[in-house]
Amino acid sequence: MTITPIRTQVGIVGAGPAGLLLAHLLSRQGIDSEVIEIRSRKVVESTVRAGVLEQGTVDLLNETGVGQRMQREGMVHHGFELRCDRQRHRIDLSGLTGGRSITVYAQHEVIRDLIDARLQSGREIHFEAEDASLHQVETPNPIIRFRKGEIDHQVNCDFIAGCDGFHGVSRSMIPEQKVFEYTYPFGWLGILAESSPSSNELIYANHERGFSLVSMRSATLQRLYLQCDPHDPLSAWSDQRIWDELHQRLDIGPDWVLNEGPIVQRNIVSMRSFMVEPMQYGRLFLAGDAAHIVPPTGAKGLNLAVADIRNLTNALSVYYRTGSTDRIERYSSDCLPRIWNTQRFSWWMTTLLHRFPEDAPFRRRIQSAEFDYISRSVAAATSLAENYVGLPFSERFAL
Ligand code: RFL
Ligand code: PHB
Repeated sequence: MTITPIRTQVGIVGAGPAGLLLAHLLSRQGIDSEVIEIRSRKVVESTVRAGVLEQGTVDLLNETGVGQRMQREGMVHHGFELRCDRQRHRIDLSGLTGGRSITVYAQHEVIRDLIDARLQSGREIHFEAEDASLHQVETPNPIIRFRKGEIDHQVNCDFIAGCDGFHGVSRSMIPEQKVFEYTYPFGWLGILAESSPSSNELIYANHERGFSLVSMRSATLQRLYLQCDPHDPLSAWSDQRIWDELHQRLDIGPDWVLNEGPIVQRNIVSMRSFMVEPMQYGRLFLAGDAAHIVPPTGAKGLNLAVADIRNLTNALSVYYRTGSTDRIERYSSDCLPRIWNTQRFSWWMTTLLHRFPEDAPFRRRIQSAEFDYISRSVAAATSLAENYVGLPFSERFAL
């Protein structure tokens, strides 16, 4: 058996937003990396997931030279709408947060831009890398092994970044980990429909039949979600049933119309809040979904991955510039406060908007009261808005 050794400074497992952004930011600091990804480039570039980028994420992509296409094709939103019991209330994001906004730009477009940047800089990505395994992560010389085709590879590095998402292999390498987890009793059915957006801004709707969300991808493509049973087979959701449910859950009378169109993609995802502590062990650092999952209601998962990567880039850059290990030792404890606050916000938005089967009548009254409070109180609306656009970064996240 031949093993082809590769030497680098940082070995990165996973070419999702976390892994690709880390490779990009490190290269700007002159730090070399190797990226190992189990899926093909085609699949990575076409998987439909997130859509909402916080202002801080947008600023970072622009400042580091990968924001040109996002500036052309992304849609800047200054507010969104909440619906409850056929009432509507607009959250004026920019008015409530001193001019901040969010940008609707699909996750796979961010990924395409980052892959292009990597390849244009002359560096490769090891797509379709099978059986990745991590070794001697507690030593200063950790190793990643993987197989591609018939060839076994070994990456010898100084550090490993576990950016391999929730189902990856990195997290299990942390020996004494505390796991915090909550699984919601529902999932989301997401569709892409070929029709023009039914609204200029996103609509989050609470209805007694369950939650729904109106989002978009372009002037001709809508992204829509429905709360559903996470165990439903996709076959339980015919086009007719999807549109019927959306019409009922979003109905506010004749002032607003839901645009229908051919459904070109659909999938069901389960919803969980998940957290592992600590996010590091020896020379291994977890980032993004590998360490934490938030339910998608607050649109935070990708943005949180970006926050981890800012911090990890800074910690590694300090190490390579000065030899000091202070920042890398504090990586996990520096990340956790922001992550827990985002867990709190995502859980709060999820409980505000979904139907929970077990205590439906009581919870619905509380949800209506909360909607009423947000509609009347600038303080309550501001709290929602500042979390939604993304709280400012502390100095340790500054690049
Ligand atoms: P990813 O994106 O899962 O990438 C991990 C990568 O690692 C690869 N991998 C491996 N590679 C090598 N060897 C192995 N053994 C490997 N195992 C896995 C995988 O193939 C993959 O390419 O994690 P990352 O980079 O941490 O990024 C996290 C985000 O993808 C995620 O948090 C967001 O999609 C969450 N999310 C949203 N986040 C937002 O910020 N705004 C949103 O609007 C938003 N909407 C959403 C969402 C997630 C959703 N789903 C699917 C749950 C909407 C939905 C419906
Ligand atoms: C999306 O457009 O995919 C999207 C928007 C808002 C969310 C989640 C997903 O909260």
